[in-house]
Amino acid sequence: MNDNIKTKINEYKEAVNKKLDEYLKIQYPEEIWESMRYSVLSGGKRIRPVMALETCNVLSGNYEKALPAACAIEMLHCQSLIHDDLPCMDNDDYRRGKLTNHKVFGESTAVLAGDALLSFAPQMIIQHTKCEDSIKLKILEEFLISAGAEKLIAGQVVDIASEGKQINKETLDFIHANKTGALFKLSIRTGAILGGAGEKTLSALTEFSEKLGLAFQISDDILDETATLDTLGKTPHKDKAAGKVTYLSFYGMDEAKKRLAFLCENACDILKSNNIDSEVLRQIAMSINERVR
Ligand code: GRG
Repeated sequence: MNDNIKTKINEYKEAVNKKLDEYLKIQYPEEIWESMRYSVLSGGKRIRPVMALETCNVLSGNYEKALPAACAIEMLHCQSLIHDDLPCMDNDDYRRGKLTNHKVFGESTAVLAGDALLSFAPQMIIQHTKCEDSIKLKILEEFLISAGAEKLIAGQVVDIASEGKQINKETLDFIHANKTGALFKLSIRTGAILGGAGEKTLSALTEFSEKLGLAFQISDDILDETATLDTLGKTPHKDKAAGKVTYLSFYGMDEAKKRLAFLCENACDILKSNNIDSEVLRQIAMSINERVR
């Protein structure tokens, strides 16, 4: 990734971190806000909010308009991580190189912190997004659908139900399109809608986000197998231990890497053939491929 793009991405990340810190100010009862802040302000690549801000910026020349929604998406992502790490789900002690929320605050507070983030996030969109009401309603609808039983939760339910079973490719695709893909799609579409995208651009960006979401999951599956606790920030080799079918176990390492590279190239082609002139999105796509090389 070249230096100009790194600087631009850092500018987005700093804007997101500053706003998240501002939104999540400590109130009474302090413990719940501390627990929410612990997970949200604990690092993370911020790839989802960065994509939302860049998409809005490339279409409208302004990213500030998308900041509340970008922060809301990051809060939703953090909520899903807190709950995913619980003993009743994926049961992990580490996330982003730190102890997981329930290890620090206890299970009941961790459950409540996730719940609180889930409702605080759309509250931030409503209270802080400066746009026409019809647009606000549209991005809120997309946010709520993505967070719910039709998307994120559906992916998680089928993922849990599939542990230790031999699932087919359709089920594997369903899990990942919903568990990981839904928030990639939400991020790009939210930025696009706030940036005033027309139908054709919105549909091209949606297709771009689908390729990217799947590519990211393949890279995540590969890293679960090849990375260490230090580089991954969470416990590695969990998929195999849980008897999960992943892109890696389904296709093998070579084919999984080939598919990953193909998806990322494909995603870049979509940008090019639709004249979406975003070097940031292009380089994010390339960097997803490079994560595992
Ligand atoms: C929405 C109510 C509600 C529940 C959520 C727990 C759950 C249901 C879903 C789990 C979703 C999940 C954990 C998917 C994994 C997605 C994924 C690849 C996470 C890692 O993302 P990174 O690498 O993480 O972007 P950082 O730490 O960089 O933000």
